[in-house]
Amino acid sequence: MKIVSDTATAEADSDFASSLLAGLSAPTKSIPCRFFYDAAGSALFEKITQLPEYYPTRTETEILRARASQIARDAAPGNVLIEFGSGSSLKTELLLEKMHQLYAYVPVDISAAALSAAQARIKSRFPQLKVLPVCGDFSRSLALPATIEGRPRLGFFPGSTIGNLPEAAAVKLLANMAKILGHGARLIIGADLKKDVRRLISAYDDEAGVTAAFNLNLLKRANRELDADFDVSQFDHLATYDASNGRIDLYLVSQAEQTVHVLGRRFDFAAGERIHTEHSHKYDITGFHALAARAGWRPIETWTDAERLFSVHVLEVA
Ligand code: SAH
Ligand code: AVI
Repeated sequence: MKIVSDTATAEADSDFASSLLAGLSAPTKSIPCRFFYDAAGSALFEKITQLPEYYPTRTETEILRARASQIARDAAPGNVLIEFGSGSSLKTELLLEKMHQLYAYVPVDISAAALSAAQARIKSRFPQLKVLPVCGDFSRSLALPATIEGRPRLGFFPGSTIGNLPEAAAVKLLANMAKILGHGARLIIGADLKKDVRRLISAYDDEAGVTAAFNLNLLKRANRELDADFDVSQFDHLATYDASNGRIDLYLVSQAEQTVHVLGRRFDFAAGERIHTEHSHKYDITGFHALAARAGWRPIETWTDAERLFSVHVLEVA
């Protein structure tokens, strides 16, 4: 089933073009992390989720597996389950197995490739379920399907994707989700926890180099889509931990002085110069509750694993 219109694809291309040109023109170069997720990037992210070093996916999955029946009680018959940054929708299956009378499942993702693969799998596993995918940027205004208008909603935002936004943007997004889901609605949200720095760094700089390939894919994507001439072999992947802000930062580091062209514009790099590509914030429970409260959410339940690596929260619109 076609889920992206040509207009949406053209908008996505121009968003990448204008964001990349702006990000490379700034005194400190950066590329927003939402551009990781073209088809190749989404496939690389799925490989990351299987890595021994990348504990978040398997840990959150185990928490959700243990709590799925409890979570399903928040989905009354006729509810709509709206998932933000749904990706493969693999974790969602754990909830859908227990939610029997949903009106519809609405996965929202910027990656058309991830959405259509997930939609096909969910439709074949749950043939009775209405699946209404929305391809778009959840931090902008989203056109949700008209058929869910007025229906009670339950939100799902797993993966600690909230951590990829700077704090002010995270509060804005959570507040917008409260508006979309409606008064009294609940949101099930995953948040990665602070921990030993070596453990964090190895999760973002794995032995097999999959996270490096995921990061470098941004440059390959620019070459594919924006007539850029990045020599990808001249950039290194770097993951650092910023303890004062409680976050992993990913960078692409220029190995040498070099010049790159994007859409006919010239960009000079010094040896060692960095392009910032991702923040991945890590929380403690009280810090996460405080963030949610600033966006109008009240914590109802919080679950973690035995090692306290990851947290899953049930929030309610206050
Ligand atoms: N929820 C899945 C996937 C997490 S990866 C899991 O828990 O494993 C993050 C997902 O969010 C990707 O599928 C990516 O395409 C999507 N995403 C990232 N930024 C986005 C944005 N601004 N708007 C919509 N989707 C976004
Ligand atoms: C999607 N997001 C929560 C991942 C993370 O852990 O911040 C993206 C990622 N980046 C590198 N590895 C995984």
